[in-house]
Amino acid sequence: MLSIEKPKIASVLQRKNELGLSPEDYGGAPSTLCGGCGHDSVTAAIISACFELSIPPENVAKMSGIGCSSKTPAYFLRGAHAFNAVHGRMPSVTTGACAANRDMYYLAVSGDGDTASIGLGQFIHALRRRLNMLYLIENNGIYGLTKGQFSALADAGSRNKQGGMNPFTGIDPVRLAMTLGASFVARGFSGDKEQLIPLIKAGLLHKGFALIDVLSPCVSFNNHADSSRSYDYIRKHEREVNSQVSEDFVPSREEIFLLPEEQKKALRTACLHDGSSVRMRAYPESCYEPDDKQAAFRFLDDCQKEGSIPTGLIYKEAETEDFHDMCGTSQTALRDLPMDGLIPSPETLRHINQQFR
Ligand SMILES: Cc1ncc(C[n+]2csc(CCOP(=O)(O)OP(=O)(O)O)c2C)c(N)n1
Ligand code: SF4
Ligand SMILES: [Mg+2]
Repeated sequence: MLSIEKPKIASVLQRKNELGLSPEDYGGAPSTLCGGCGHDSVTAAIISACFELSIPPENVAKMSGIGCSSKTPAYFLRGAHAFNAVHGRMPSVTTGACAANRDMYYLAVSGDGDTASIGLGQFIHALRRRLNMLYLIENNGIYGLTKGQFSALADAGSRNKQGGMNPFTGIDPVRLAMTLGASFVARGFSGDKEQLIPLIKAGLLHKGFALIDVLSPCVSFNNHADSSRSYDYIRKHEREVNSQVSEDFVPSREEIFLLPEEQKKALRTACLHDGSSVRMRAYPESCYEPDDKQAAFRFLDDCQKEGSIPTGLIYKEAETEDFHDMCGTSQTALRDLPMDGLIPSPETLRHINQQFR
């Protein structure tokens, strides 16, 4: 069964952002995914986030690999640039694009198989190079496109639709990202857009590698009672940390102030590089500063012991160096460099050659 294109509601079309664009201008082709697929909800959250941030679609590069999840860039931001790479090879293509042009928003959508099975070797190098990008994993625990085989992110002991058990330890992308250099690490759930949209907005504006592991159930092959990636399982076992509500993302254009009574509620502010901020309300039992990596790891351990799934903003580095700082990449996009900036003059060439004589 294919997703049905929703009728356009007049009030939605009338909403305009600072660029004078409507949410419809951030849409794409009609989805061909199964009706109820979590990935379609993530697409809707991306559209809302980009619309609300007034990001010009042409300033976005949509990067993906192969899988149902990797098909989704076709369904949002039709005016953006896009590259659909070979299975698991999206991170190296994004590395090249980042090096050539630092002025784009790199928005990557990948699957758990694309990221952590065939693509693990590429994923970890993008992390350690601290690419300035937002990497979304649409994590259903399986290869949806090829009908339900376990991915490397599937939990040990979980069962597939035919009853087969996964004997292998699942990789935790959140811990992996925190260990290898991601400076913004979060987990969301496709069924919770109030939490997901602010996370996507904050991730897009973050300087450095931002990872959001989005639990996104596959209704066709992994939504049964024995799956730890089903809608029911996630709703029952979710434990929110540093949880945000939609008005908690404050763009730099607005004045930021906290009311004294809000401060008493453990309201925290994490500043982003462009001066905007994310305000987080931590629940008392999971209260830690998001830039405290050890506390974040302890929280993940606690969740693992009690069998709960942590969601929300799990870790955010206070000050961070990214790929461009470390490599001194060109401030000007390579395509905009003038010819005389690309070709060394005869004197410079003579000087270089002299050094080897
Ligand atoms: C080199 C290569 N090997 C295998 C495949 C077959 N294949 C296509 S998609 C896919 C897995 C997709 O899983 P995931 O990334 O989790 O995306 P989902 O469909 O679950 O969203 C595989 C193994 C392929 N297309 N290319
Ligand atoms: S097979 Fe699963 S992941 Fe793929 S579109 Fe259908 S529900 Fe979504
Ligand atoms: Mg998958």
